[in-house]
Amino acid sequence: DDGGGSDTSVVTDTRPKTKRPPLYKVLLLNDDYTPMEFVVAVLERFFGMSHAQAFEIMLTVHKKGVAVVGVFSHEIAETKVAQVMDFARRHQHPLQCTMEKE
Ligand code: NFA
Repeated sequence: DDGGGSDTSVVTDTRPKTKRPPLYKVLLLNDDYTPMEFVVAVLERFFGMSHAQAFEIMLTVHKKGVAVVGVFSHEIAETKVAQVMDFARRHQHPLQCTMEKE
């Protein structure tokens, strides 16, 4: 290597690299059975959306099949997915929520 020496070989000096933790998209998936108003309630309850915002995102999922409903740290994303899946299961709706690395 060559860290300032004037002699041989490959330069390997590094700059301090600050690495940030990855972010995860939380996705909501369309299905044919979950009521629209239930999806709106989920988005209001777990993602802090206004009714208008929630209705808009619900319609996007309904029409396009999937939408990103938020971007979070791994731990927060996991918690959101678990909360939505549990809430849907308790109400016997097949609504699916997943996460993927951004
Ligand atoms: N497609 C569902 C219906 O017509 C509504 C829905 C929207 C479900 C978004 C899941 C996600 N009742």
